[in-house]
This record gives sequence, structure tokens and C-alpha cells, in this order.
Amino acid sequence: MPLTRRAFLPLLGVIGHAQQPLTLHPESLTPFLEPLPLLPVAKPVESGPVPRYRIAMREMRVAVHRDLPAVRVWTYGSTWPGATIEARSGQPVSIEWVNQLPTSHFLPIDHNLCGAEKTNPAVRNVVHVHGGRVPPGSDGYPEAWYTPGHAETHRYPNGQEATALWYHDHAMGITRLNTYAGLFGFYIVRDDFEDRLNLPRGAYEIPMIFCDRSFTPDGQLFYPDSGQPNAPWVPEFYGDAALVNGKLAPYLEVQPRRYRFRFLNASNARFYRFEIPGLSLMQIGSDQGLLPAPVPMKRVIVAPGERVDLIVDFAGLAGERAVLKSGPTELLQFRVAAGKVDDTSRLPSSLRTVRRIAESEAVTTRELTLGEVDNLVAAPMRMLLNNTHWAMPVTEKPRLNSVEIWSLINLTDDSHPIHLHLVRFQILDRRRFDAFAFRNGGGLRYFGNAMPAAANETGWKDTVQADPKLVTRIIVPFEGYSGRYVWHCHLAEHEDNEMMRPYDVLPA
Ligand SMILES: [Cu+2]
Repeated sequence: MPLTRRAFLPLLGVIGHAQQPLTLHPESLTPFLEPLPLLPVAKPVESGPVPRYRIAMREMRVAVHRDLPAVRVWTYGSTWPGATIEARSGQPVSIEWVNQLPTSHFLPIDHNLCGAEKTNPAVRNVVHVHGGRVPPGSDGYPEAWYTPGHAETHRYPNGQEATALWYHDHAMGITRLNTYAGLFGFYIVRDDFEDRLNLPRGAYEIPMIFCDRSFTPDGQLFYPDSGQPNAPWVPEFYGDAALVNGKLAPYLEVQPRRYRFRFLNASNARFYRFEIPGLSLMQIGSDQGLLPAPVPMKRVIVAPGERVDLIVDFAGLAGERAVLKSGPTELLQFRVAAGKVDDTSRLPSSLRTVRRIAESEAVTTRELTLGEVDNLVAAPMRMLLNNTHWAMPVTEKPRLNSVEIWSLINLTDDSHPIHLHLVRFQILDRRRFDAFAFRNGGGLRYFGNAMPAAANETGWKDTVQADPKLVTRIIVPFEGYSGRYVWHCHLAEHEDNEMMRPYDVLPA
């Protein structure tokens, strides 16, 4: 299938800045030339009851496409993206995260951002396992960064159900640059319950990381700036090249049978609308584990930070080809082998019980605004959570083992993927409201009925699409550990500009 010029244009937004240097046009590159790279599994340096890993952050050069020169990236370990951590529920691991990066950054730091002041080193890193139920000292607090030449060991108890988590950089004020440079990988938790379902596994289970990038004319990573040398921050990044496991438009040879695909959106700001024309995507899981039952989807919308777990059956396409798309963008070509295979995997009609939490179990309801612009005069604009800056006193202090409802009141025209560290939660509903009345002190006045969570959102989540002009309600059991964590927008540019707040889980 030819790749049209349109296929690589930004789908859900454009970079609205005047002075961008010319970038390479990825649509001029031939698609589907190279196989999808399969992510390696990380090997512990020490086994035993608590396997120990040692993973270095390093600069390396990688082949993104046959016709591009080797691209400078920052990664974990010796591949890009980093190797997958394979963990078992209830079996802790420890990881020594070693910082071996260079001491200067190759992307534009904005020293006006909180935490990125000139007095701080340019290269600073800290690793967060997104979705992990982890004690506060190992969670990767944004201010707990360290510099090249240093290492930190984090302990991950893995006291949670099987799901696909991911690890990535979280350093205050430069997370968007560090993750754009390439600092991310999968962290998959497995358990006996899931094993017994006999879902496709081994060669038939394929984790894929999606991220969009742009390239300079000489084929290196391009990240835009605002045009103001002293304030280069841009509000959102949308690249014109879609990479899967670090490759531009690769292909994957598959058998005519069922596959399990674990998708992660590791982009800074792009939402994906995954579809494979001609095939149904059976969604079996979301951020924090299996859904109650498979949900057939024509299209699955995945925000930055979110993961989806999909079963795709190629049995009806033997000898044919299919394409994974997001809007008009062609992400990956499937080449289905001819003939028939004996597929012994199963897709059960019910998966895992998800007890719905009753609203009556909540002890507190918090009304929290998204994206109140705190400064209408001076550029750049800034979006805040609950109109509070990072450094202001902590306002969200749930008690350990209590349940709260958080009403996320989106006053902006953007969908913000809101992520809470430590916890898993359920989506209650979304509802239109009178933003004008709200801004003028009239409180929450709703329009129309609440829209319940979609079928593919009825499992456990750790990131929720808080859509524009809606109140999105989530119900959150604060379980695991007490201590200081963060909650934030997962659009990396927003997160770096203080759309992030600390929160405290108080002892029970
Ligand atoms: Cu945001």
C-alpha cells in the first residue's frame, strides 16, 4: 500500500510556531522496508528471592530507517527502546539505575520552568515506573534526580495484578526532553491467574511502544522551540514520523492465528486512534490489568502514558496483508503467512472480575480544575492543576486505605491524560458543565446526563483522558503506601510546566 504524503502529517494538532527550521519529510521514505524490532527482555545481574538488575542510561546511535543515518538517542541499556522488565506479581525486584549519560543536553532546556533553573545541572535523571505500586522512596520523585556518574537503586515490590507498566524518566522540568531523547521501556507484571487464561503468549505476544518524532534534514532528532531563545518551551509536541519500537513504519510477519499485542503510547503529546481496517481489535485490558470481558473495538484511542492490551486474530487473512493505522497514518504492516495453523490459545468470554467501587464508599470528593491559565498577560501560557503551582503547600492528602472521588474539571479545549502515581482507579463518568458559571463562582452546574465510562474503560486505570469542557470523575482507593507522590498531566510539555502537583498519602 503506498504511503501518501498526508499519512505522516500531524493528526490532532500542529506546532503553532513561526520559526521552525526545515525538517526531514518522513513521507519521502519508503515504508515497510524493515521488520518490527522485538524488544529484548532485561536479564538480572543476580537472581535469588529478589532479582537484582543493573540498567544504565546511555547515549547511543540507532537505525530508525534504512535511509536515515544513525540517530542519536538516550536509552536504558543497550537497545532503544530499553529492554522489557519481566516481573511476577508478589515477587519483588530491585533495579540499580545507573546514570551514564553525557553531562550536556542535546535538546532545548527552558530555564524558566520550575526545577530547570540555570543553577541546576543540564542533565538530571530519575526513573519512575508508571503504574507501579511502589514505596515513595523508589517511585522516582521528580526532585529526586541525580546526575551522570551516579546511580540509585529502587525496590519494586510488584504487589499488584498482572498488567503492562512502563518505566521512563521523570526529572523535574526536563521530563519532556529526557523522554523525547528516548528514555523509556516496558515493565510487564504477570500472575498465575492470567497464565491460566491461556492467552496467546511467547512469540505470539508482542509489546509495542509508539512514539512520534521529527528529524532534522541530516536525520537527527528534532525538537521544536518557541522561537524565543530564552524561553524555548513549546506547549505540545507533535512529530511527523510515527515510530514503533523505534522503527519508522516497519512490517511484522505473523501467522494466521491469534496474537496478543501490548500497546504503549510513549509519545509526548500525541493521541493514537489505533485501527486495523478489516479486523476487530478485541481489547482485553487497560492500564492496570484485564477487563471483566473482551470488548470488540473498531478503533482504540490511547493517550500518552496509557496502555492497551489487545487480541487480534489473523486467521481470516492468511496470505494477505493488513495495516495498523492511526487516522491516516500507517504505523505498521502485517504480512500474514499463507495456510492454516493450529492455534491452541484461547480468548475467554470472561477475563477477570473487577469489583465496581460504589460511590458510597468514598469518604471525600475533591473538585480539581485542569488548566486554569494563571497569567493572561505574560507569555508563555501555563496550565495548572487546581490553579496551584508545584511549590505551593500540598492540598491533596488522602488517607491510606480510604476511597476518594476526584472530579477533574477541565476548563480547557484540550484532552489531558491525568495520571496518579501509586494507585489504580476506576472511571465513574464524564459530564458537560457550565464553565462560565464555574469560573464566576457559581459552582458546578451540569448540562445533560453523565456519560458512564465506555466498556473498554471499565477496568482498572492509572491514567484517564479528561476530555475538554467535561467533568471527569474517578474513584480512587488509596492503597499501598503512605508518603509523598505526584499526580500530573501526562502531556509531557504540560507536566514540565507545572501541570503536576505533589500529593500526600497520610498513614492509615
Ligand atoms: Cu495537560
